[in-house]
Amino acid sequence: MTLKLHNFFRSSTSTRLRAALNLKGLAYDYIPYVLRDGETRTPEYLAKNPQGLVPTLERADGTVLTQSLAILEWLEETHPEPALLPPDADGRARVRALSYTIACEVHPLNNLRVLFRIRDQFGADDDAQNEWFTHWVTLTFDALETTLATSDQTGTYCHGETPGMADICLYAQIWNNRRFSIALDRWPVIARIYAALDELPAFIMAAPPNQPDAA
Ligand SMILES: N[C@@H](CCC(=O)N[C@@H](CS)C(=O)NCC(=O)O)C(=O)O
Repeated sequence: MTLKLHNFFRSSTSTRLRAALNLKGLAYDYIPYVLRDGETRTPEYLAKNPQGLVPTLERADGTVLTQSLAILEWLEETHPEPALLPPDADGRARVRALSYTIACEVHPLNNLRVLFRIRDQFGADDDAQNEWFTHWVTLTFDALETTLATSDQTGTYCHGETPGMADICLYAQIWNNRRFSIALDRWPVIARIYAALDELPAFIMAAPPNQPDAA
């Protein structure tokens, strides 16, 4: 199966998919877009993804998949090994909750179009946008740190001893945070998990600086 990943090196939702594809050993063609230049707003791209967002995963038969978490679940169902979700329902609920904490509570508030919107509608300059971004990360990472630190299900990774969906979301978000100079010192468990992930080839290969379109 030849997969095309329409994505952008700095996009954290794209990083999620790159890490998952790498973990599952799936090769893909890397199709880059520059978000700030509007390259995802062309009629050709909008025909694939009417929201004009990355990532989009395109299959050899032309079928397109959108929304990174839905694509992660699709990858999990179609290529179950290695698993990104635990075998038990309770474990899956925990990993999904950790994943959604980042994917639903941090990322959407800090997306490029949201930063542009607060700039255009409320006059938020670069400093104000940084403050906005840092606020939402801090609020949610404080809670995430507590959740991870107080559970005996947290292991080397977010859930036990194998990296999974929550780790993918966490790793990608931390790369986003780095652009806004948000250090991890405040969150020791998160910092420890990130350090462990950053030693795994699948994650290193997915990291923004290691992409062909990285500046
Ligand atoms: N919920 C979507 C979000 C996708 C998304 O917002 N992608 C960002 C890059 S991380 C994007 O394309 N942003 C362009 C924009 O904000 O205009 C997903 O998980 O796939």
